[in-house]
Amino acid sequence: MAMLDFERKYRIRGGTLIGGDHFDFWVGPLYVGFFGITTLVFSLLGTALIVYGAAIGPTWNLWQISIAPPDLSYGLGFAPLKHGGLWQWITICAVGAFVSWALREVEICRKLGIGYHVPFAFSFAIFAYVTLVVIRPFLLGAWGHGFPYGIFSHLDWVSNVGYQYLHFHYNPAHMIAISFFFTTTLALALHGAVILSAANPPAGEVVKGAEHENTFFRDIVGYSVGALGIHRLGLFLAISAAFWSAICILISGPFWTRGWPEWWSWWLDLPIWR
Ligand code: UQ2
Repeated sequence: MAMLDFERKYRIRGGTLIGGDHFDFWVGPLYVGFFGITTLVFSLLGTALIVYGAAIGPTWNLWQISIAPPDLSYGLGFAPLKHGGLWQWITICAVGAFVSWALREVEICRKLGIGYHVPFAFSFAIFAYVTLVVIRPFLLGAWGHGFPYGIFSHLDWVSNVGYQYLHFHYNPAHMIAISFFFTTTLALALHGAVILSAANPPAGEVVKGAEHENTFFRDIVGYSVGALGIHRLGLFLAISAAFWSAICILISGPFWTRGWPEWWSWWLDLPIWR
């Protein structure tokens, strides 16, 4: 693969967290590092375990393949491979691969002398996944509370757990998460649209910049958050969406066991109505 001219300039030694110079090299365009190797090992092992789980399962129908967590009766112990143990090792591989990937991002940031914003943002996605398959099952006392690894089976899990709390949309943290997801799409749509509208004019027309972008938003809503500001806002909105998603499932069970509609009785019970 051709190396872009700026790439060589930024292929700098150092910045590693572990392993010193030993893994400080590139393969083609990709930085390796200690965490590149751990990412690869966890990914390959995890994928092999998923394929093995599929092979001993009842179907090769892609939609129906599923690797389930252990029965609740195994509690927080290890289960036999064919009875949820595969799910447990796949989960360990997944967390290992995701964390390795984040730490490889950190090493690259250190090399380049840029901020840790990318691994910081990715850590919220990891947190949401770990909440589902580690933290919440741990707090509930059984790995069996994790979700199954399958396309339709995980959708069924989400539906079942939702109905377990009668109407999950009454979960206040779920409401906040959804609002952040929607606002993220609004912000990205506005941003993508305004950049393309200004920077990609029809052939023969001059490219426009910040002044036009700012003026558009000042004309339409009386305010422009600015070129740097929209990226800060986008990062905040996206991170908040992942964070409140994690919170909304974390509190369901460990901190609230009844239906979510009932949670709102604090409002009806306010003394001002009496
Ligand atoms: C902006 C700006 C950008 C942008 C966008 C805005 C020049 C090129 C999209 C407009 C954003 C505003 C007004 C905030 C909207 C608030 C929410 C919560 C969606 O001003 O600066 O940079 O891309």
